[in-house]
Amino acid sequence: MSQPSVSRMSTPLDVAAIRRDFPILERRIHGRPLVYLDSAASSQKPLAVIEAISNYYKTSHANIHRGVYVLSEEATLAYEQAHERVARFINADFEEVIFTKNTTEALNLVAYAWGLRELRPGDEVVLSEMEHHSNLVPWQQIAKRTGAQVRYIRIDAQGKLDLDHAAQLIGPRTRMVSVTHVSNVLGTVNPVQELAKLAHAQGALICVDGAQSVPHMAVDVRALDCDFYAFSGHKMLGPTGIGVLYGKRRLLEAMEPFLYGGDMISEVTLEGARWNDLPWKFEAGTAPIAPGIGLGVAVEYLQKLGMQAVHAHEQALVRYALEQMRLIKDLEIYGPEAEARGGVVSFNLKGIHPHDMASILDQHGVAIRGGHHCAMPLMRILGVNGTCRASFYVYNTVEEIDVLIEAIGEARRLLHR
Ligand code: C6P
Repeated sequence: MSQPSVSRMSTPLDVAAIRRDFPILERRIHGRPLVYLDSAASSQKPLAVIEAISNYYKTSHANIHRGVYVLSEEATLAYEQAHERVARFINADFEEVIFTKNTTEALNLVAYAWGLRELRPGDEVVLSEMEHHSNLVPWQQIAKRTGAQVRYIRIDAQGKLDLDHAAQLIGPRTRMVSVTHVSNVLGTVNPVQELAKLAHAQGALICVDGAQSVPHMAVDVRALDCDFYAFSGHKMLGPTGIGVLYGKRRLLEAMEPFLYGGDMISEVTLEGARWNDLPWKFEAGTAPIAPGIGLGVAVEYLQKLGMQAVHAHEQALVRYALEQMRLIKDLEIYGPEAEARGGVVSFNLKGIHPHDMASILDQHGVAIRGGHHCAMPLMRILGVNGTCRASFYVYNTVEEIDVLIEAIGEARRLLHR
């Protein structure tokens, strides 16, 4: 069978050069070269990020916003510059970018600080059937406590949102539409801008889970006109322990804090407290300084590659992967055509549990995720307990997809006898 090679696959990225920046890719697993296809769970880190964190601890660590000595001032500056860089990356203002622990915490911040105060019995929160638990469970809990109802936009047979259903659901009772930009299971890219229009036309807000979009495509929160937008550093070449919540300034100003304590106040008396300016009002306690600095460097790395190029590269990989996977007998593939998705492919080999498949692939050095991907309601809709999922990023090659395809073929022979 003739297969396109990397050189025949048109990609704007110099993947060989990129791979040299990621020391972990030199590892061998069970005697084979590591083929890391689980970046949707967490991406690998380039040396620039690893060294920035290490250098920070070696030369400039101190607590921020507290000391008037050189080390504290250096640490404060570096942490604030990271905010500035992240804000520019998504076309937001500095005051609108809050560092959190991860996407999950960012979404909980919106649910608690906005939802708990604003929602009333009879109000509706509109989610979709493809949400990650992080954008589902907090709203379910806040709805229980406020008497609000949660409604779900259906997905169609291709794994896309049913926009007619969305238009029906989003009505005068809707106060919040909270949806994922890109599904971590199906890869579907949702029309966030259209959903924002539908929400705003009814006087509702829109919150977007950007965990699987910001790492992989250019995101402009103003152009999308979303009110809140959440994402995680560890999925975009940055360290764990750092996430981001963007919020429109006027909304953040009107909201009460989520967590209380040090750094988020401007004045405290025995009777009460007043809040710090944005974004610090929402960053209580000692900040994730090193992870924040690491995220700033990760963003710089992505900016150098160019987000259009990152997206084009992943599109090329996913197109190739889908083409090849469709040739494998008994393989069910979930989600829409390549053009409508990010670099994620979920699949199941008939009769084979995803964990068994993931274990066999591991023997080939191939790291994929098998399971429910923290989207149990979606699994139920797909009629499965779980799926296998391969996900791609800037350091992946066509050759690695060939290894994946080969390994799936071998698993099929082994397990189907
Ligand atoms: N999905 C995956 O393997 P955290 O864990 O807070 O960094 O991100 C949560 C999250 C929220 N929304 C979406 C769409 C996500 O994909 C994730 C994380 C990982 O798919 C881990 S479950």
